Amino acid sequence: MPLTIYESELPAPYLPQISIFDYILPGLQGVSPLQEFDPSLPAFIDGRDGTTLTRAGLRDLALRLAGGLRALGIRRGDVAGVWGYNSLEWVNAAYGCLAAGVVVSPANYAYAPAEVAHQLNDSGSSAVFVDPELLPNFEKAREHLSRPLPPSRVILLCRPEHKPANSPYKCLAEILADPVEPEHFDGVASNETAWMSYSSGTTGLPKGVMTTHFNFTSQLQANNCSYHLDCGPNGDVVLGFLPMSHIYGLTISLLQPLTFGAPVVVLPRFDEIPVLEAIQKYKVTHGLLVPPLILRFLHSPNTAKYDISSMRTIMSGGAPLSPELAAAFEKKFPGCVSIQGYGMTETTPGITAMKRADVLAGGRQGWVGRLLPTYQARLVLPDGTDAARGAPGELWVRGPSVMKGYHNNAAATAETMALGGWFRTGDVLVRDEHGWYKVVDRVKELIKYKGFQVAPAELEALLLTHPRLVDAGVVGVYDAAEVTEMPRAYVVAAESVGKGEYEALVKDVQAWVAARVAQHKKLRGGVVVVDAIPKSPSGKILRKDLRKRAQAEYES
Ligand code: 4UV
Repeated sequence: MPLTIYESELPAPYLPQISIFDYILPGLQGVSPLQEFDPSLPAFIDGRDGTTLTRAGLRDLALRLAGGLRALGIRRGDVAGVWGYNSLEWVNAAYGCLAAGVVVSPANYAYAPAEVAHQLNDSGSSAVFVDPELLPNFEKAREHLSRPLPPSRVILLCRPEHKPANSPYKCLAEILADPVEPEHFDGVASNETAWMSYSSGTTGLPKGVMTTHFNFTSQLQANNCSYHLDCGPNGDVVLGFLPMSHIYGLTISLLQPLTFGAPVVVLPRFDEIPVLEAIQKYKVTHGLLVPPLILRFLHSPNTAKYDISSMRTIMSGGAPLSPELAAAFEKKFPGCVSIQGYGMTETTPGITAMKRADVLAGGRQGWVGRLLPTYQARLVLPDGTDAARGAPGELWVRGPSVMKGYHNNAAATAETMALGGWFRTGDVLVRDEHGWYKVVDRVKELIKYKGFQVAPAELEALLLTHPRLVDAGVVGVYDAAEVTEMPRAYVVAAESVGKGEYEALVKDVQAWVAARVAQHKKLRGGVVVVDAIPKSPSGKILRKDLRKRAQAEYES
């Protein structure tokens, strides 16, 4: 059977084989294909106090941090964990590592100690940057480390004046040293890993995603050429509160705006009033959001108290945005257009995107736009053949932004890569005759809570260590009021549960899990005690059946 391969309608961009640092902040003219920007332009602004890092300032700090890392014996190819809220120090740590060729492995600030310890162990991190706010949890995480981390390899993400008294650790400014030449990754070396975020992919536990320099430069070039963010150096300002530890915040707020010459206002997290204040004060034009936050902006009485008329474009990604929500948002905030991007950690991330111009020309809301340049796509049926034109199928993609593989996990890499270099997304999409795509289902195990990943296998493994449980199955249920999925657990108790005990056990399991995981993984969708988890003869959880049952029960 011939394959049905869809190509992007947009022209293929030039793909440079250079390091991500040379691409974004080149020292020499002509190294990067990007437009040259004035080095005194602001690159990142601290949204709380206005401290500004210019492009030249960022380059200098990054090279001095690279010098400091070398002085500590941290070298090209080593891995450094980064655990903290967005801040100028977080930005400096990331660019410093990229300049030194040190692989960044960022962890979500909400992680529990065991979760961050797992990532530090699995990634083989030999240094870690930590936000002082997270130090109590970090000290607990240190107890679970398989390799000791000397205090000199723990660097605090704060300014010297905010360093906790008597801390055994230095803060970032204290390890800055003489600037060094950045590592130049060209040719084959641009296939070296630059970044390692964690993602569960289509199945199992979170795995280290090896994103290379070439993956990044290809993605950023593709986004530049598609120009879907419609952002430039003349007055545009990007809002940066989405965690830079997640691929969405990483690509679209840590890296991409510098390629457009637009500054990013950095905020540690989403807090409604500081976000609104920052939009007003810095005349933010571009907001990066997820659907539950779009809903929040729509209904919040606080939006009327601030002048947020500078907003021109909001991007939604990470989870489906319904046409109704998009339309209601645009009606409430005239002049502000909502566009959608779709992609995943393993694809760095963008696969498809809508353009502002598409929306202004009456483009369809609820769809995720067209294939970005550099990608090829197939829509594949369960039997491995391609779906008829217009019919849904699992999206398989091929392109230079698809990750190198999962760290230390050849089996998981092989499972997700099909013959011919096709990467299976685990999402079911349709494509119309104009080349627009829509996400209609998900065949992988993943649950998304407000855009964040929740791996059912991780919660199931945890539940099996609960003293009163012998089996568990976790699936996502969709909550229409909060426009997000939520994890719901079906559990089997070791001993029969009397009527009077049922509620107490459910509450206990919910609280027990909540005490051990990041807040986005809590069992918000509920816990149900059952006699058995539905399984196939080979012992695999019948997730489709469980998901259907869970949704019906959740809604009733
Ligand atoms: O790996 P991950 O956590 O990655 C993301 C990526 C988000 C974005 C955001 C803006 C973009 O422009 C972009 O390109 C990517 O969340 O989770 C990947 C899974 O999340 C679901 C889908 O199941 C992916 O496999 N997902 C991501 N974006 C969308 C989505 C969307 N727009 N609509 C529906 N599902």
